[in-house]
Amino acid sequence: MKNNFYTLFLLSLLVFGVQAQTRRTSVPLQHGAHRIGNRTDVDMERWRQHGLGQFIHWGVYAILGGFWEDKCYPGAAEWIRSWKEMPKDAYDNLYKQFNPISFDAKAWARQAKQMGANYVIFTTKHHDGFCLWPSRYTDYTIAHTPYRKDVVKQIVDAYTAEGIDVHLYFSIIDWNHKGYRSAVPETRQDSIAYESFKAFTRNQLVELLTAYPEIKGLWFDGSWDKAWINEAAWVDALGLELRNLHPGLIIGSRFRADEYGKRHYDSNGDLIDDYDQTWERDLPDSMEDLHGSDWDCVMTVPENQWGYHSEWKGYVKTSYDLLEMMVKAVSMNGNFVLNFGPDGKGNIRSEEAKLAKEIGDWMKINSEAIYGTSHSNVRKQDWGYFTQKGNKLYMCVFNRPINNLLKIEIPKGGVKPVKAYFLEDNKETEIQNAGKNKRNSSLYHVVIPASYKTDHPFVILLETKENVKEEGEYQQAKI
Ligand code: FHN
Repeated sequence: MKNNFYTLFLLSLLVFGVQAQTRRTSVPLQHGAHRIGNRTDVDMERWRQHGLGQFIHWGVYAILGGFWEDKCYPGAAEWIRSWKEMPKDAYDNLYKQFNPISFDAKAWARQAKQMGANYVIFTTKHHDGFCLWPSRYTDYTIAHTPYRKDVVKQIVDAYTAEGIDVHLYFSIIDWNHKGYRSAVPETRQDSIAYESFKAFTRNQLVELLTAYPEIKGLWFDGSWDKAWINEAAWVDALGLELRNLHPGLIIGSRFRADEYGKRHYDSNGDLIDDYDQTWERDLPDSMEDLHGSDWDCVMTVPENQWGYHSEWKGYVKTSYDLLEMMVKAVSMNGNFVLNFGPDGKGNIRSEEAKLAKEIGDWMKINSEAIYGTSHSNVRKQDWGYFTQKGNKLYMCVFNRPINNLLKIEIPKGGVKPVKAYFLEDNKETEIQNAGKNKRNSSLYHVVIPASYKTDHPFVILLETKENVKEEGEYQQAKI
């Protein structure tokens, strides 16, 4: 009896203990997540398979390239207006000089395609408020520059023609609009001003979706102000309006907060909107960090420069670094988005062109390991990363072991490897049975021939007898 009671107690601890760990709190929310778990529709499935994207930060800040009167702004170039050394008037009149005569949207799109990007996120308007499309709600647009032509349209057309999906970046912060406030309005005057800003923001978003119906998503930014967070109900309604206007529209977690001011994940811990947008210049350490959500990682080439800065300081990432980040992101079910900051004339800088070429060369051989693949439940090893699709396990090798043996651990009852070959030349390579470990997992070695020489990360495709179970515990945890 005592024993039975003890077993029951243990069982309930186990059941309720585990539940307590995974159970959400349940705060009644009207403006939190409107869905539990990831979207399953075709548009989102397409987004999920992208693997690699391009980010482009372009605007009038590119004219300055991080310099004002020979003084170098140490911050991110697109923030130069906020620098105390930068006269606001001078900045706000820069657009009168914006004439990017070298801009060639088709060439940019071709280069992105060659790099292997499946989508682009393009800055329609950054925090300075300058619009690269001829918005009818402000004069601070491309239409009033010497260049005059609609840049957003050229980007949408050129990238769409290359088969690259377009997502439009839109900053909620708008330093140019008179009604913009960062703090919650306290006076009647501020409230009236902020209402005009809200209407303006809504109008611009409707305008973008109407003018460029081909786009797939809106990538919001600058939504951290208290004033915007305080508008949870209104922003939520706006989101619904935008989704109704543009079925399939993809919006990340930076757009709105819940009614308690919680951003990205609501007060119940559920993801707000379609994917987690918190991974900026940073990658998760483990799947637990991701809560089973769709996510993207946006990455700069130097430490923290998005717009064009003529002097990149500090460490500048190499294609090797960026490829490893991309593979790591994809191996954890994320998309990797690499930023480009063209100059004021519309040239992609040579360092970025070189990276695009190097990444593209690698992708030409190995993109099968990136597109449409996902996280593998096969335990990660120090030599690199696994991605998987059905019965295909892609071994993406970044740290070649000195003994040339790539260890693989298949848990008890797991799939059996049958064939391994290099993606670059389809050359088969040996799989050795390496016994079992203490966990009773089957160990294998995939052998890299000693004669194999390379200065690049490489991929070996390991085919297994049956499909590797794709649904990971982390996906299931969300449902
Ligand atoms: O302030 C911006 C920054 O300039 C850049 O646009 C990045 C891109 O994700 N977003 C903001 C910082 O989070």
